[in-house]
Amino acid sequence: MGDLVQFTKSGNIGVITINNPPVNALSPGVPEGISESIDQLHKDDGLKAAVLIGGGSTFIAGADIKELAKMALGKPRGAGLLALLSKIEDCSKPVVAAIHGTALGGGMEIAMACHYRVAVRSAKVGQPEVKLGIIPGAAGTQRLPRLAGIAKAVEMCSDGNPMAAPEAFELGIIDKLIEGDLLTGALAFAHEIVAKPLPKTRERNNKLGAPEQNAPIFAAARENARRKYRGLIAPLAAIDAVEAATRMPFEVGCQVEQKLFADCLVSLQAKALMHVFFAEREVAKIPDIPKDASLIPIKTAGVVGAGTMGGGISMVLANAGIPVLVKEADQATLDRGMANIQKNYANSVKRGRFTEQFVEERLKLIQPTLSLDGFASVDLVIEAVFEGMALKKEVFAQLDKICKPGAILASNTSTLNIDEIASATSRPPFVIGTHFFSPANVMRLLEIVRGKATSKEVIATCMQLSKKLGKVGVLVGNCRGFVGNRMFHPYMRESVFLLEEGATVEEVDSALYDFGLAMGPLAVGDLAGLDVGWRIRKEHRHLEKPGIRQPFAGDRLCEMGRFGQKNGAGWYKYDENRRAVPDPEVTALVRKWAAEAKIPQRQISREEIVDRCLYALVNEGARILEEGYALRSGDIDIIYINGYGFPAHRGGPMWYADTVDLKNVYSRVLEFHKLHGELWEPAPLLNQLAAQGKTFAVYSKEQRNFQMAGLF
Ligand code: T1G
Ligand code: NAD
Repeated sequence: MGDLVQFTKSGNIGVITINNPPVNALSPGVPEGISESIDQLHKDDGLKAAVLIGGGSTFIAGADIKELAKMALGKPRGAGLLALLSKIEDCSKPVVAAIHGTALGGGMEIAMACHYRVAVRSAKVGQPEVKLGIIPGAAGTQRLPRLAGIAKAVEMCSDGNPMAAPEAFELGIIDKLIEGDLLTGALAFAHEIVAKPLPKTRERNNKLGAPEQNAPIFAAARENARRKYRGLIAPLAAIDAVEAATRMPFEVGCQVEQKLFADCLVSLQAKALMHVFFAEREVAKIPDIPKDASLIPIKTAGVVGAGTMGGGISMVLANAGIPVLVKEADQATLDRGMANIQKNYANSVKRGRFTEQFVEERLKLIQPTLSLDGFASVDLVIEAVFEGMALKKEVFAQLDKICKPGAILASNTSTLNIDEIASATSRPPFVIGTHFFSPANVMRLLEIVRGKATSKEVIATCMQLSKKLGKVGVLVGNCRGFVGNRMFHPYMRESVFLLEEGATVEEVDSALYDFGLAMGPLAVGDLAGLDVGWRIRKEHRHLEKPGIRQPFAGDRLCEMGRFGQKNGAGWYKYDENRRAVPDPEVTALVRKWAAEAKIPQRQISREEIVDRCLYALVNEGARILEEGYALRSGDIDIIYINGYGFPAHRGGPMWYADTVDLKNVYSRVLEFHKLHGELWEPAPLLNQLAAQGKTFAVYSKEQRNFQMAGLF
């Protein structure tokens, strides 16, 4: 049976224990081990029943995603789990699934094929396959509706979110909640049911409903999936599979599920989403920082500046239970900052995200102040004052004097050099960038910026803290714009160039929205404020290389006082609810300006719009990767998915380029280089990988000894 599954006895009850740490995935050997255990249970006359339980901290987290990813790339599929599940269900003695941690995917499917399910209250169950671009592949879409009813089964299979054990108990997915030790409770339960007839989930048809009851449920689910999971195929396939359960006998429903599962598994979306699953976990791995690096305990924090970002960051810290002092320059601004925090929390209560009690407790953790005195005892300070080097240095010099030795001093700067900020202190090893994205309490991304001197302990602490804050922390090097904004710059630039060459605002935005981005680039510009870039460009004009084309239409709009959403007009006009309305005046103005600048006008295809904007991202991403400002192409993907609304089902910009084939990307970039000049000079790494027939993903794997830029 190998080491993965153990079969032991407790009196006349067999105990099947899965031991495949860390999450008891169904890797090769596990299904076989369970199957052999069922044979033993069957053969041993002294045994009356069995308990199936996970060793360690969890039940079974599902199929081994590494194996699935191989199958997605063409490795032949094995027999699958279906036969094992029938074997469990057809066993002449009852099998009780005992659940703690999570029963997900194939784990949930095994539990449902058992005759009974018991769970501790903290356990969670679910069919998360859609998050990987696939659907349940071992009859989950057929057994779950038989236990939970159609509405909940459709929701669970198409949203993929786990359900807490108490709710699963209410619905009938779980037969008993166990208080105290799980195995003891499960054994007692097994004794209670040994003499009872064996319920088989596949034969339970009483919750399957009638067609006229089910029709509106499926219609609403499809409508929801199309809206919420725009462009994704798996949620709709999952709904089709559950619908099959209501219309066909169990075995035929299973065949429908198998076909849909197989189609999803080979899709580009599944490959991309599996890449995202692993890339999101990989970001935490920093080659030169051991997993068990010592950490600085963060029990209290301080935030300097209670503006847009400082307010949001304070909420993020308080939400994680960390008391935070927020310092502002004057009373009126401090009051305004606190009022914004309260308003944000009130909105979260209104939208049902937090309870009133939670918010009250969090607000108590946020202490407004006008002085830095209290900062002497905090473990971490995050600075979020205006973006200006002189001011940042002044603040850091003050903090250095006041804060205790060993306290981390972090800056939320989006563009400034962390090493220069650190030079204002006597403790550069304790200075780091923590670049939150706006709104800080909502956006999941946190770029953690490593300075030349930043200590490993400080980096490890911030990476760990990002998890505690509910963020995905990605370590980046210290270059202008870091990773995300450095790439964003050419992306936005191309979107404006396209307008100046003849595309309309709606054409540019809809091409990228339809590709899957959460918003088109011009709508993003309006949201962020066109004036932000305008001011920066005015300040840095003297640094521009003469003869290089610069986008100008956005700046002209600013000169007319059109700053975007904040004052009701930018690329679009905005109504009182901040809904965007196309503005023909903008098209006319851009045409006029383009004529004055003698830019030839042409019809621009959607394909070109997508290629110009996305390959601008990719070309810059390739430079970043080669220069070592990001550790892996997957890190860049995670940044774009979590900070910039890039569709996860495309895998992120670098993964997307890999799927297009870097040879094709390179030749398109060369074309743009010929037509549009220097700005499109191909990144050397793109050139190299295209010539070698390699991908960014493979390059990242091969760079085992990579070092981050600027450190050595
Ligand atoms: N397969 C392989 N590795 C897995 C894994 C899995 N299913 N789940 C987790 N890992 C690895 C993960 O990469 C990480 O590795 C370590 O375990 C800890 O994970 C037939 C088709 C279970 C809630 O989608 O949601 O079943 O980085 O950091 O925060 O229908 O992992 O340490 O090397 O995430 O405590 C369905 C996916 C599969 C569950 C634990 N199942 N996993 O969270 O730890 S499809 C899933 C999770 C399927 C059937 C089909 C979470 C977790 P490393 P972690 P965590
Ligand atoms: P903001 O103008 O909304 O807030 C800055 C606040 O700092 C103001 O309230 C100001 O009164 C306060 N302040 C200035 N000097 C101070 C001092 N000496 N002590 C205490 N408070 C002081 O700016 P913001 O948008 O919150 O940006 C803050 C930082 O975050 C900047 O470095 C910015 O580049 C960065 N950032 C902004 C965004 C964004 O989208 N707004 C996103 C990421 C990073």
